[in-house]
Amino acid sequence: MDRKTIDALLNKIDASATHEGDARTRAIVNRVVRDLFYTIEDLDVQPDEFWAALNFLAEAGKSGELGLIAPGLGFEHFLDLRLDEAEQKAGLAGGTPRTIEGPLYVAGAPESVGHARLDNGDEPGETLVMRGRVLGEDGAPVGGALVEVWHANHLGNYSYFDASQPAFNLRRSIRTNADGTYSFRSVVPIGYSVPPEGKTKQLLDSLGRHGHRPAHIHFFVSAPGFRKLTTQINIEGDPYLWDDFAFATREGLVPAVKKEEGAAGKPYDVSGQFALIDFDFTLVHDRQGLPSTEVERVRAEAA
Ligand code: MBD
Ligand code: FE
Repeated sequence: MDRKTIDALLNKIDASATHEGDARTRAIVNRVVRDLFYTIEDLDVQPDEFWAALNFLAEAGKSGELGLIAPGLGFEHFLDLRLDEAEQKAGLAGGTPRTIEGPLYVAGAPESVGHARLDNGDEPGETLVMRGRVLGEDGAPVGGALVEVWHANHLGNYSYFDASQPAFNLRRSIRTNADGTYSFRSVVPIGYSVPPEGKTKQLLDSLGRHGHRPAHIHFFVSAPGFRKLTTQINIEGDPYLWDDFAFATREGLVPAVKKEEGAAGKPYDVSGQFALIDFDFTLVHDRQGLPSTEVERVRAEAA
């Protein structure tokens, strides 16, 4: 079928509207349907393929994995790159690079000032201390900033989604001290892999791709007057460091992991060997006319 015939059908469909509806939704849906009609035509998609795709999406939705398929197909990283571009065009620079939130944040984690311990004391794995400051792009410390941190355990699993872990295990919210400093004690995470029996895995298999992420730690960093930062740091040396199925690794987000022991652990109540990461977060001041980085999406919330 030629484009003209397809366009005539699309026009007929849109013209069947009897009231305005929501103009933005209408524009987006019309565009997506047009692109899909063209795809079906150009790739000669057969009816059984169309229904298989529809059924796949239905099953993926039922299983709760659409939030995993989005980063896996690169959508979440693409949204980051578009925010980067908007900021660059506005002349905003100097902040810590953003990278994707992913689907595993849980709101409501315990809050403390200055320091937190993320594990409950019987977590297997290597002890980790991470510390640093929250700064403005001018280098001035930001006291009272909120550092929300969450990461996987030694098996690559996240509390809440993994019911075997205590509530808010490896999830905390830390207010920076007046001098902008924060620190936390935890256990070095390992990389996440998509559920082996899930719809994401099925899709990645058929694309000839893997579903692994390098070991990483997630952050939201926010403070009044600054753009909210959504980012992650990666643990150096991970075999998937630059081969993330979600494309989230970025230059500037792979700090050195130092091996420490003895007196160095004293301030964090750590005895023996531990891994130490020093990392400062740099926020940029809020500015009118830029797309918000306070992204609205449905998130888990626990009490
Ligand atoms: C994760 O831990 C994650 O960060 C992303 C983006 C996707 C799946 C699991
Ligand atoms: Fe993650």
